[in-house]
Amino acid sequence: MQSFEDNDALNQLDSAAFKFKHKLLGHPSLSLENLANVLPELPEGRVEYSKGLLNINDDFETTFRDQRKKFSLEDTIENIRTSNSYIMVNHPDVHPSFAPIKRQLIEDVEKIMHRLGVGKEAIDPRLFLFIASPNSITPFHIDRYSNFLMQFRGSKHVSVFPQWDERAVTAAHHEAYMAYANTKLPFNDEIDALGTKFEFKPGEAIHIPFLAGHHVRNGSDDVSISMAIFFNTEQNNAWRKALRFNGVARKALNKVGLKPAPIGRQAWRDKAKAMGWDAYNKVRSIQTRNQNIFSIGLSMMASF
Ligand SMILES: O=C(O)CCC(=O)C(=O)O
Ligand SMILES: [Fe+2]
Repeated sequence: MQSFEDNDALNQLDSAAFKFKHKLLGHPSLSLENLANVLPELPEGRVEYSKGLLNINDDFETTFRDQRKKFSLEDTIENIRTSNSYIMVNHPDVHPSFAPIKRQLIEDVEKIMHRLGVGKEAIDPRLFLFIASPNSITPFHIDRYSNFLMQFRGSKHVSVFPQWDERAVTAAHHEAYMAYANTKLPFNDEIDALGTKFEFKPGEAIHIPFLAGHHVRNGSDDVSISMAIFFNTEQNNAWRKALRFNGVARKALNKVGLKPAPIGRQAWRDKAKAMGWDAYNKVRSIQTRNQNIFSIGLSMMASF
């Protein structure tokens, strides 16, 4: 592999969090100097930043929505050593200096996927950059992708939570996240105790499984630069649809005191629900009139 050091741990893709080594340390695209040149050239909306340290139980997605445009990017990069700032770049690979590194990462991801039989191609792969002041916090959140996070500069503490453990993130919260309805997750010390804690240094990478909760605290010694490759697999897409299916069913089942059976336990059931979601959407687009009847049928199926 060109970007990752191969290791048996990689076979735990989307079933457990693990740490391994990447080979991209020292890549010129990731130097703070190059980032300071490239970031201002990216199209608007790719670079999101916030000033002031975040709290571990902040709503990560709305924090960025709220803070957008309040601060100048140039000033933020210039002062990041001391300014308690946080920059997230969504899709820096639209800039030519990131295209080769992205291609190389996708090749490795696809080798792992192929080995595990979870699809041939990485679906919707995209890079993310996280550049943050010492002591910055990335609040507890989940992402709608599988993820390999790589560290380039500074140190971090990364906590990752078991993805289907309802004590960490409830099924209803997963469903709301998938529907972009509510991205605020409850968090407290009891939940925190469920996480696997990783000390993260330059040259290391961590796999964060699809939908696994996580939070990050930067070390106090230096600015932190990390890059992630986010991607989906056919299995993730089936889970995504099955969760949307359960989300619709949950509302109807609640009325009669029932709950949909959980996702992530039985592959056949998840697949059936994913197909149910496709069928639901087809009917919904043709005829909203029969939607209620269809919802009742769907809810009955969801409880099995
Ligand atoms: O490193 C960080 O600050 C955030 C990482 C993260 O949330 C991710 O890679 O999904
Ligand atoms: Fe994340």
